[in-house]
Amino acid sequence: MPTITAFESSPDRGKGHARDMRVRWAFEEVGLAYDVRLVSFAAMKQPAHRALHPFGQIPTYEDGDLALFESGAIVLHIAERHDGLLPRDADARARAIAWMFAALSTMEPPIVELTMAMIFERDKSWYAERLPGLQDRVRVRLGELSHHIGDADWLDGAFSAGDLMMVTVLRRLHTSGLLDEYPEIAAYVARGEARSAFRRAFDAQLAVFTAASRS
Ligand code: GTB
Repeated sequence: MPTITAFESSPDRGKGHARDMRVRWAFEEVGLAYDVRLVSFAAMKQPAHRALHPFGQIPTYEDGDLALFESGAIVLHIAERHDGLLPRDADARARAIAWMFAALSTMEPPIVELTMAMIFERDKSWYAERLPGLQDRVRVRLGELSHHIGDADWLDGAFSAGDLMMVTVLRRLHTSGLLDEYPEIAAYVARGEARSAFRRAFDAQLAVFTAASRS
């Protein structure tokens, strides 16, 4: 059974924003059982963990002789080896993978910039001046994505790993208020979150937080 790593105690308090969530969701979509090894922030920086993840982060993936890091690479690996997340048609498969990259390299950077500022820079004197610029950069991408999605359910035909990745990236905007400005995107995220595989993955990561807060 593959084993992934996740936060022993996630700073998001079980909201499913840490990047193990997308890997858990991928496992659930393809119906593959997995184990989770919880790691502390200190343990992530130790040589044993860095042997799996050079940057000392979660998630990692281990299965037999294969060890992987980077959530995108892990989700792609799962999607390539199991039915359910990538179309069989070669061109459609390539497009779904392109959407995974779009989520990670076009959408995620400005979203992370904004949400990190909202968490870590809120008390800075220059926060109020910086915030609108960060929001506008995200708005540009949300507008473009909204135009692409229109009234479609998913990014390119049936639900794929591209949608899985995009929804996990967009979810980080829940507290920003920006999703409300783009009803098509808000509905798209809600569709992703309504999938039973998403719910199982979400509940599994929430159970870690709930157990940690009881002890
Ligand atoms: N590009 C890598 C990937 O996609 O796998 C990025 C991995 C990464 O950023 N991991 C984070 C980590 O291990 C956890 S997910 N951080 C510890 C460290 O770097 O020392 C990022 C994350 C953390 C917390 C919240 N949150 O509280 O809302 C959201 C996202």
